[in-house]
Amino acid sequence: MKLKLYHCPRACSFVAMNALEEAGLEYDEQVINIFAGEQKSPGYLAIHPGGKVPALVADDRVITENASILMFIHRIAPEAELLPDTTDPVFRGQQFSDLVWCSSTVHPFMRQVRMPIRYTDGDPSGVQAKGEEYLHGACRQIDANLEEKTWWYGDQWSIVDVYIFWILATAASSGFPVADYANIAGLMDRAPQRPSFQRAKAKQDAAEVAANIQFP
Ligand SMILES: N[C@@H](CCC(=O)N[C@@H](CS)C(=O)NCC(=O)O)C(=O)O
Repeated sequence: MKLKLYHCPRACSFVAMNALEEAGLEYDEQVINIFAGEQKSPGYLAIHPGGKVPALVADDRVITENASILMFIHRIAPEAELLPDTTDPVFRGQQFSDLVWCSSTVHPFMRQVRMPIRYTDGDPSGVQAKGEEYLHGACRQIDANLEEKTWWYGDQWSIVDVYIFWILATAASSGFPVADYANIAGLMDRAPQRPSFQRAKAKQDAAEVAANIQFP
């Protein structure tokens, strides 16, 4: 199957790229510079009508939404164990729930903290304060789940660890005090050490330079 990932350095598409690297799949990549508005270009909207990254083209069909892309990669490369192997349908459902929680709940909380202006035409300070409250709530949940564990699922790394890393590293870059949570701080140290993370990071860094991306 021919795969092509549409992504942008520093965006949540990093998680999908890390998954492709972990799975050892061959793929083409194309940068969509969301900091220059390329996600709203007619060409990209024809691929992803929502104008967001990531999008993964598999042969001639498009998969959008990070959580779905991650489940798809897990499905076509199960031996990579992006998620722990299981025959238990309930545990599988819980794993999907964890991915969807990252994409539909924790990521938007982080966005509310980082870009409150996207949520109101008025004074963004109250929106941001609420976002911080919600994100602290999610951090308490994450930190509690990581108690006495190396990874989200215990001893076994999964793509959920990378998703949490990306969301909270992005929050930290806006001054959110992620390091106050001891178990999360440990995860933030460990996740970037994985070879697949480092390969994805190197590709993103190279793409950032090649596309001359200027961050606001
Ligand atoms: N629910 C989507 C969210 C994707 C998303 O918000 N992507 C951001 C980058 S992290 C984006 O493309 N932003 C561009 C924009 O909002 O115009 C997913 O999980 O894939």
